[in-house]
Amino acid sequence: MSTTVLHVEGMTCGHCKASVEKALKTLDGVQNASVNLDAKTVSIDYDPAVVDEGILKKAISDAGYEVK
Ligand SMILES: [Cu+2]
Repeated sequence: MSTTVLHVEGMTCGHCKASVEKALKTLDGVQNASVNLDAKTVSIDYDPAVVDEGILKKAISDAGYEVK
């Protein structure tokens, strides 16, 4: 299992937090996703044999947020 922390722009409230976490957790290979609104980051625990950072980033941008 790997952990990555991505910087995400545009998350402002609990709804944004839930949207980003849900978009990530529904992906195969993602164990957990946790947004820190103050830091504008999301910490993702994932299986690199199943999913990679490109897919994680795409899921976030598809949910309407910008990955830096
Ligand atoms: Cu919001």
